[in-house]
Amino acid sequence: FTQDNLKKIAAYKAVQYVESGMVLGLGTGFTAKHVVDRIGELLRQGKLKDIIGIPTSKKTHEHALSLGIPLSDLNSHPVVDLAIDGADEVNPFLNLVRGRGGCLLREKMVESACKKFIVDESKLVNCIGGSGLAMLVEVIQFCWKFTAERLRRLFEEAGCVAKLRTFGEKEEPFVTDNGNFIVDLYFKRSIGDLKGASNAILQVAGVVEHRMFLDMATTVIVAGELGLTVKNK
Ligand code: DER
Repeated sequence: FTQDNLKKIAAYKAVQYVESGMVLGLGTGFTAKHVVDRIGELLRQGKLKDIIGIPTSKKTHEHALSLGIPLSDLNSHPVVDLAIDGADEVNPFLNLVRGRGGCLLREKMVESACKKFIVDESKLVNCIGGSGLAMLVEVIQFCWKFTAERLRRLFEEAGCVAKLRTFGEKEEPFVTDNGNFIVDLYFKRSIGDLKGASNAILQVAGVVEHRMFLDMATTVIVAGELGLTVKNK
């Protein structure tokens, strides 16, 4: 199996939780793309009806629209029945790190409004942050260097380095769907208590959101070489 096959298998399994009439949070990323494709297919075949999708990024919005999936937003549909999305790290307590693509804010807004949440992923870890991934923090553009330095200082003991996310050869700042910047925090040592770290990050003025999804997922579907495992909270 390729990594993409595994994402697809998990995505199709996750879509089995979708029922006609649901308001659905539509995630972002490769796994989520398979989910959106599958929902579009089931709608076309008439096997699903009356679905309303709430996209978590401009990219997913465009993709779902191209498949004819009816879309709305949290203003009009504040109760989301189910959200399906990928993840970058999942620990044994179903705490997640997500939003590698920089769409963490809309993902968190849509997915925290859910009655139920399903994540499919093959990246189980014992310790969040253990795979050396950056901790993305969305910050407002105004004085972002000042905010990045305050974030770095919060985690000085963990050997934190804070870098502005850029793209392309010219290293232009990456701008999120919400017009903000992303600061990537890299740690040399564990940041310890995740709840504490989350609260400390969110208390810094200028910070909009971070990528830890704590106590949110209720079900994680893991696709691996040996088949599918469904973990419930
Ligand atoms: O960008 C995201 O939020 C994705 O869901 C990411 O966290 C997982 O991405 P993948 O499905 O592309 O591996």
